[in-house]
Amino acid sequence: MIMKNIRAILVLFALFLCGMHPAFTQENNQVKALYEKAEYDIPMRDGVNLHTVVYSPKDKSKPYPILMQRTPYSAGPYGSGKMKNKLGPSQFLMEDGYIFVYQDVRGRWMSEGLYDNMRPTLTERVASSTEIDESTDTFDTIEWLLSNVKNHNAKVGIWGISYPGFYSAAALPYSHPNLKAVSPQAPIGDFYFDDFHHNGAYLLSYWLATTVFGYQKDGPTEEAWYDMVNPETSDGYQFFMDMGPLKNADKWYGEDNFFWQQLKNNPDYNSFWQKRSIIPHLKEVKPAVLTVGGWFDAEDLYGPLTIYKTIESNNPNTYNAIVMGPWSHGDWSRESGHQIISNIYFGDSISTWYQKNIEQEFFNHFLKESGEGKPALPEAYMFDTGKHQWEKFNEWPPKNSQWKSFYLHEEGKLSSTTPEGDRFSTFISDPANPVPYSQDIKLNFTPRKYMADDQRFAARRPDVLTFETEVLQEDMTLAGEIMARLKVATSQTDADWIVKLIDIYPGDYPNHEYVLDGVEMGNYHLMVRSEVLRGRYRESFEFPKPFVPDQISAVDFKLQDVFHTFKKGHKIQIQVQSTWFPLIDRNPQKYVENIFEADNEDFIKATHRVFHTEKFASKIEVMVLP
Ligand code: PG9
Repeated sequence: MIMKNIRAILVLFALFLCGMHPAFTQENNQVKALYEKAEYDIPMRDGVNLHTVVYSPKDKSKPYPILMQRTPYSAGPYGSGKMKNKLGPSQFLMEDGYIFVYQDVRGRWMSEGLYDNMRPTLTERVASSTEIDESTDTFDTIEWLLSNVKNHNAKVGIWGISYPGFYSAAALPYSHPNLKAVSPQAPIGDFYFDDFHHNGAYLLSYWLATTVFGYQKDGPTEEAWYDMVNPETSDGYQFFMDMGPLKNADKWYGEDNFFWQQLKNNPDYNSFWQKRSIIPHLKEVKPAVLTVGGWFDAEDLYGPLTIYKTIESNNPNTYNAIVMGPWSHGDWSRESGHQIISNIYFGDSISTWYQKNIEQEFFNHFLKESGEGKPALPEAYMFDTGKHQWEKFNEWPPKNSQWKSFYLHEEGKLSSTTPEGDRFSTFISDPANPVPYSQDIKLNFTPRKYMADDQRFAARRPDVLTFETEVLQEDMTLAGEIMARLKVATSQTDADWIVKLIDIYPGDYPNHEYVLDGVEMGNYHLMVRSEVLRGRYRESFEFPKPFVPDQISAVDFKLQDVFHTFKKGHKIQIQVQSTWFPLIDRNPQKYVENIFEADNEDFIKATHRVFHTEKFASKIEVMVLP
């Protein structure tokens, strides 16, 4: 029994870390006063029952919309005596009155069936077929709710943050006709670019999460069926250095951790990952969509931006909006008062403002009112992370943003002039001494708020190249996409390339009251955006290719969008490095077929070069608002 309690505590801690407020916490008296609870096992078209918890307003004087969430993190608490501590996306919607529905997805917790991570979406729908995916499970659930739950107004919405954000997006293919509003929030778009990998590099910082998604349960259960790995240290850097090659992780995960086996056996972007992406299925979208994300979301940033853009491109007549705020993963669902990421203070009550002025307007317009026309919202409500203010746009990226190139020059200069001469920058990349991704690396369920961390420490390492502009004489606003286009060579046959876009604050920038102890805001190196490309995938994510030693190669990759004003008096800096530990795993730098099977001796030093010549110019392309 003691082990069970320890396990439950570890699970709670893990879920809280990834922003999932487990439903087992203290009941909320307002929920008990306003809502009554019922639980159902809803049959899907293949006969599998999905456990579904329904909270209906006690006031039966008017009909209410249904607002549902499908989750792998438990629809609990289960049983008539216990209520959730929070219903729906915000207090505002709870007080407005909705029928809130929570469902354990197939194969999780109290639902029957087999679980599958990012279950592949069926490529066709055959009438009367019993083939299933997450969109058919959503369709069947909505159909059943409309027939069996009383006092609804026949309008249904779905929302969710992170994995529940994916399940919201997965409701869109062949959606139920009564599904009128969908809000994927920090949704996972594709596990090869969100969460577990970035551009082919494995996110070692997600290693603990493999526990939660790697085991099948025997049947419906209210108790966790997986044991959280307990590394007995919080020093993530040392733990993973001591672990050595990824193959040594096997001793923590058994053969029965099916997800760990899948991660190891599918290092490339093969059909296993391709068919688990929701992105190709965002066509013929009928419901209104409000996608929400955080500019500093370390878990799902590819998802919200790519889902919004894909819907926009495939469905010009669909109501499709996006909100990107100064948030890390899921911050907008909880009010912290002062919105602070690392040492950057963006303002107060930003999440509450969003909940009341954006999210509530979206759901009430499409679910409580006629739903005709558009809500009083812009298509893109975006927060400028440099000016610390919201801006409205009719589209994203803004039509008037213009591409501008910044070239990496010898001696660490960054400028819009093309390089001349025949120079390069060089550094030794040593997997035995990898560049830390932060100065505060804890061993968490998932990576935490590192994305606005001060990068001064990295700029001072010999294995990090830095390139910076002169002091800006006027504000410069980057609004949209970023492309890194490097010309590189390595003395070995494989390499990772990490590019970081940095806002260097003036040396006399004053401290604000929320700066962490010992941090000087003067000369702060704010990481505005960062991304990695595992070099073997420079030409194709599906078909890796080694480098030819000392041969110049093009390494081009996208960094996720930004909306950031570099203010007058600041400098723009680009950092280039080849290790980023333990955010991502170490590249042996000797090409091996599968890095998950690399041996100690495969990890070797390499001399890397970044070129600054007219023919082989390395540059960053950004979108600048005039
Ligand atoms: N995107 C987050 C996550 C996915 C998979 C594993 C661990 C975390 C989330 O759902 O919070």
